[in-house]
Amino acid sequence: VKIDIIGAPTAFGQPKLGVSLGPDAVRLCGLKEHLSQLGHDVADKGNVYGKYRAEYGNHSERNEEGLMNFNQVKDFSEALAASVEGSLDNNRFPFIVGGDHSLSIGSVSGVTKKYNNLGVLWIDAHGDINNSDTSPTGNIHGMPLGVLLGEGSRSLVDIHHEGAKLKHENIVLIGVRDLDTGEKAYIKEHGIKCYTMSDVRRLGLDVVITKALKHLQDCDGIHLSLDVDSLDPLEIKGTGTKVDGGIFLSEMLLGLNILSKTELLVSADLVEVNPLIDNCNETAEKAVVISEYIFGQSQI
Ligand code: DIR
Ligand code: MN
Ligand code: MN
Ligand code: MN
Repeated sequence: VKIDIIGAPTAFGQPKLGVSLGPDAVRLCGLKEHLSQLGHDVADKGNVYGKYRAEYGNHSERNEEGLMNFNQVKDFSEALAASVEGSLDNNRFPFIVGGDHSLSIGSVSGVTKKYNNLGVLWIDAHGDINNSDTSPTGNIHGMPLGVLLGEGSRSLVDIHHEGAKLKHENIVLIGVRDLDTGEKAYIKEHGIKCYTMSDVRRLGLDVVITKALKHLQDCDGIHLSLDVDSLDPLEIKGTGTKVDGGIFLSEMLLGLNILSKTELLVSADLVEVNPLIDNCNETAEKAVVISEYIFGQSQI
């Protein structure tokens, strides 16, 4: 695979300092070198920046709908979408390393410019399917799927190209264990495919991913969006919104091994690595192992 690493050092979607350092923390653990060793042609395009400093959000500034850093998220998303689309134009696989999960508004909007029936695997402790009406926090990292489905403010929905980017039936949530009330209602109302953490425990992540791929088999491409808070806090400390009872690294690798075999995977995000709240840099180290498995590493 020809891989473009794209650093997306945004922190605008949530209030904690440090998640903008995620891309460099992962680079320092040898991301490019490890993927190259697997035989891939890997380029690092560096970090994407919009016109605002991405290091900190100003969390006293809410727009009229209560959203934090609205202009900053919109501006960053436009810049990231352009970079992602550019990689696809060059027949390269955009691998976006974050940064908080609001970055997926930009990454997916770049991918859907080329793939108009895109499927998304969203591996996360959270649903990230809030909008301005349902969000309890105003943090846009809890809303990317909502935005991509066309909910809420037009000016976020219309980023990069007009209108909703995803269809409800083309989304699969995996590892979910902390949904807000409005998110639960939205998922039920639209019949969104959702494998909760209980489902993962019962079936195993490998079986869940196999079922998810079956569900998305008629899509023209699949985007993986992997929030490291999907993993268990016993193993992953460096992320801003930890929830107990998550996926263990060993089962994540088993699941990704299944995923890496599909021809449909066209792009991926790895998000919410925050080295400032980590134990040394172990979350970034594990993020590199996860990345290797996304791109075909196996235990033998
Ligand atoms: C919560 C937290 N549902 C929110 N979301 C997080 O603010 O909307 N997503 N942490 O990763
Ligand atoms: Mn190694
Ligand atoms: Mn998330
Ligand atoms: Mn999350």
